[in-house]
Amino acid sequence: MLLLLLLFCLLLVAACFGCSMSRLRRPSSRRLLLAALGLLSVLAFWSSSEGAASFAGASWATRTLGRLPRAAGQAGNALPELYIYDHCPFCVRARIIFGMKNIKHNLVWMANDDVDTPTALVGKKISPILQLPGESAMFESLDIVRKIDMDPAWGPPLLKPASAREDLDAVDKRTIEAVRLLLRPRVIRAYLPEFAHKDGRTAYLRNHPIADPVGGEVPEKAAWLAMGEEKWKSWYDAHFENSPALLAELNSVLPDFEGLIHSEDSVSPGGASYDDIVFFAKMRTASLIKGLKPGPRLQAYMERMSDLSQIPLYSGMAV
Ligand SMILES: N[C@@H](CCC(=O)N[C@@H](CS)C(=O)NCC(=O)O)C(=O)O
Repeated sequence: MLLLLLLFCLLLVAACFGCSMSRLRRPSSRRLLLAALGLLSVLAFWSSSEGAASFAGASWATRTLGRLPRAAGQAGNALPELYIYDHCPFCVRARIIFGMKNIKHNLVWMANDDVDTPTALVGKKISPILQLPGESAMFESLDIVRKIDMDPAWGPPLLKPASAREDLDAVDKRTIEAVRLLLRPRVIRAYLPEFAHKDGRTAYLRNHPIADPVGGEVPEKAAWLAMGEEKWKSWYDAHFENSPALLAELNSVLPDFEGLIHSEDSVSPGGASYDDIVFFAKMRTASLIKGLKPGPRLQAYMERMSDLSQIPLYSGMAV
């Protein structure tokens, strides 16, 4: 498109000045005109060539000449793109750093049964995926966070290292099973983009075996696949119906987080750190659970982090 436009301009310039060319008596004027035409041709070729986006001067060309054609492997426009599922805590990790640094980006919510999009980007079905303009796509949430925090192109680093707090991990471990059993039946009931279509919900059921509501054992993958959709659903439904008991168990542990939260702004002393990336990501996903009763410190922390990261909590649409 850009090439065509430039060629058109080239022809127009040539047509306008072509007739006066013959009237240009001084050879220096002719040389000047020919040099200008030559420069335009070079710009047209440069801006259209494959891989121009990765060329060092591409950002100048982009600003001056408009959006360049996509280089191989480059998706979207000049903004970073994050390919995510909304419910995915690993995706929330990646989103936090963009929000905290106020970096404009495009969020791309993939359908949960979409294998082609992530595979084309990074070779397998996974989220989150970061596509920076002109660079290879990357996955692994904490690598994405590190890249965006450390690269001076996105401003000075914000995050302190993880403090590997055992106290936080210990309380977290006591909630993990109840959270899983409460969340899984809920994410596919909520109005989330990745589950807009039935195939997305079925893909989630297929890929997330859950404990037998009677025996408590999680089947092996092959046994789960053999059970089929009706049975998967009935097990998910059984856990959903068991919500009051699971909620009571979870809510009884939440007060133990109170003493572990340093302040609204950071879970650990010393300011925002990788502890917040991991902890807030989990809590944001957990906010989908209707009836969750965080203590006042945890609640204030979740709300403040939601503001700082620009990621809404689910509280208003909890299931
Ligand atoms: N270690 C990866 C884990 C990412 C991950 O497990 N993502 C899940 C979604 S929450 C996923 O893509 N699972 C494959 C699937 O849903 O098919 C990271 O931190 O980014």
